[in-house]
Amino acid sequence: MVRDDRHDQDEERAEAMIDRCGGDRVHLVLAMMVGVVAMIPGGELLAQTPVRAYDAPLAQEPPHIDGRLDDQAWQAAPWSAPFVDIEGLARPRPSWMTRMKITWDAAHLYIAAELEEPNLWATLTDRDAVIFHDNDFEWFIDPDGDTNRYFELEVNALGTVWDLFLDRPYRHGGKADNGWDIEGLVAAVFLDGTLNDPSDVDGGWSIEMAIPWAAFSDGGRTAIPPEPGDRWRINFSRVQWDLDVVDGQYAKRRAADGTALPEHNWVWSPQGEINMHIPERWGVVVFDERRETRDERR
Ligand SMILES: [Ca+2]
Ligand SMILES: [Ca+2]
Ligand SMILES: [Ca+2]
Ligand SMILES: [Ca+2]
Repeated sequence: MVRDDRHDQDEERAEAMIDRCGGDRVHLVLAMMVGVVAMIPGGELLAQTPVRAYDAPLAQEPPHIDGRLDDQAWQAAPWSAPFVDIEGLARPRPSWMTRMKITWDAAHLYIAAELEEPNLWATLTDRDAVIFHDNDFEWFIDPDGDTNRYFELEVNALGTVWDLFLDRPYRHGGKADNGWDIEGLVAAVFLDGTLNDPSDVDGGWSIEMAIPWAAFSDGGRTAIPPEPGDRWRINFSRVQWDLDVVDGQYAKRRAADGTALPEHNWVWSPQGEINMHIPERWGVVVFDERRETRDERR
């Protein structure tokens, strides 16, 4: 019963979040998509979990990509709902807050994220390394929403990037193409604390990136850049490992048999299972022609 009570509270919280996302148009999209999700086999955990939606304002001026989110363009863009467990609202709430913002102009898609983190930690420095072996932030973008031919990027607190293209989801035989590199990508990370130093308590990290629209030209029939009002299927994920301090250094927490504990997966639009590669369950981002969408969410 305790679980049911918490579930009801989560449902109310989710509905409040959706209300803040505002707009009859978005509500209609949500109603249609929740219906679709309910028909997907194995989506039991999603039954009470809404697909997220976000209205991305048109940037008045491009943000300066330095990892700090104090630009005017970000002030005009609302924060997303806080990330939740990948399996849905019935699972325990994440230990640390994660949220994102999106804005855009004729040249770029801009993505920002803020991650609370008391233990800033990153080790990987090679482009296209398997970044989720560190703590990371990830986005997944399917411009035309056909659930095939989509894009993924992962970044760690060192700013190391893994960008890849999938012709279809892994469960349908898809293969990752790491050779997809975003030409002209500008990405920066700001650390509120000290990296790989467990002697203090860090505040977190923030991420800012500018992605030229041409990066998505292989994603299907979608207009590049989008037309105002266009909707793209996008999701965001944060991979988080439990850490211990061993000899003054961070190390992944291990079970009694020596194996590393599984990672946490905290996401914007919950997937219903531990698998980000189900594009039909990603959120909906609307490219709005207004310069500010914050008011609509209140
Ligand atoms: Ca900035
Ligand atoms: Ca596609
Ligand atoms: Ca790549
Ligand atoms: Ca530190």
